[in-house]
Amino acid sequence: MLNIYKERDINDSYERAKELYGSFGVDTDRVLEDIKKIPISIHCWQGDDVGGFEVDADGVLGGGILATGNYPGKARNAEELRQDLDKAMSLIPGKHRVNLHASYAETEGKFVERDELEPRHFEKWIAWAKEKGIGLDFNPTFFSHRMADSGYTLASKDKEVRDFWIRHAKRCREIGAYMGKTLGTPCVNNIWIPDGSKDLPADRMGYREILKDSLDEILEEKYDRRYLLDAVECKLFGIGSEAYVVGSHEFYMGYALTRGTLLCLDAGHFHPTETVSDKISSLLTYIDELLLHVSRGVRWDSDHVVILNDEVFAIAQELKRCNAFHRVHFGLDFFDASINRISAWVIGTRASLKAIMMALLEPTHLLREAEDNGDLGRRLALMEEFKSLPFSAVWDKYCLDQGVPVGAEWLNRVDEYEKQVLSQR
Ligand code: RNT
Ligand code: ZN
Repeated sequence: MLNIYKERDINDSYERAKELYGSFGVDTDRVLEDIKKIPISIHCWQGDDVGGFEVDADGVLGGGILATGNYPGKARNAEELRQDLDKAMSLIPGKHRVNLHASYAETEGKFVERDELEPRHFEKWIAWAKEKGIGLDFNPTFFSHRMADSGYTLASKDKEVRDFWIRHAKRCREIGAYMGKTLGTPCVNNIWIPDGSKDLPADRMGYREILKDSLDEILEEKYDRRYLLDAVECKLFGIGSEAYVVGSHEFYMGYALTRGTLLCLDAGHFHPTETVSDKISSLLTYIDELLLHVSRGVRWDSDHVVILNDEVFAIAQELKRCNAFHRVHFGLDFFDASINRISAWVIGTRASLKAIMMALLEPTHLLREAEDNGDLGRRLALMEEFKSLPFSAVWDKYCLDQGVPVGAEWLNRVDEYEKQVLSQR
């Protein structure tokens, strides 16, 4: 059923699409080149439900991060996780990156505390990435740990707790810089902390001042931007931090602006009617680079598998219209333990790439021309018409050229992998 894609048909459809887009002044061959230069950072944590592989780990997810479901076959160690990532990446067109958390260190069966992690604990990941010719990104892990049980880490009023996490974050920057240097592409090291309060705090400001000081201490050491890029990520609320989150949007926006870090926008971390897409142009007026956590919020959950929905498309569209693809780092951030985890990666990454490709194919100059001429009816009419241009013919051609399955054919490969590999775990 899924093997209906024939090379000749794909090429024929592409030629017709090329002509049509060409009549609107868009060069599809160029889009096929441009999209190759936009890597997506694929998050390792979808592969094992954000569990990580720490020896003697407390074992429970914390800090408001919750993966639900128990679909069989999850990766039990880093080898399996890499194998699964290899499989997922073989079904996604283009060359991408992989995003790791500190809790995915490989410590050869020995317990290593988070404030003692070193680059060598990531040697296998780095060697794997090097062999594949891809970059790595990184995150300190401020959750699922007894030192985070109070609900506070970098913003803790307990100096012992705070200092532990400061040491951890410093180690992570060192590890990230090492990854960036070794792999020849800057590693984006993203700080997200769960700190907040279930119910009304009496000292909103106190925690924020502490967090600012902790971050300043962490960032004291300067690294070459060719190796390491620091990012900070805000959140509106989490499970157990409904009333107050120390690292709010305003907090980190101010921080990034005054300290020169990247700002991370997670699509699931705002009020439901508030969109990340509308923030991009405002922030890029003042900030050089952004990190995006492409995600999908559903009610209280901020991390459903990304699909090609209005917001993902709007984000890509904004980047095209702001001519800002080179100022943004695309990262994925979702985790669903109730479906095949390889499928989750492939669905989310392919959806993000489709959004990017649709945006790249947009005849933006015609929209702007109509707008500048004050012809707003024409602008709206063109926006609507552009939605039904034959984007899928260009997408299929891209998959074909990149040697990955076209259309739903990738599901056959996931089924095979599930039978041969996942079901044996
Ligand atoms: C949590 C943040 C954060 C995490 C990852 C695992 O709400 O979105 O980015 O999802 O670090
Ligand atoms: Zn996130």
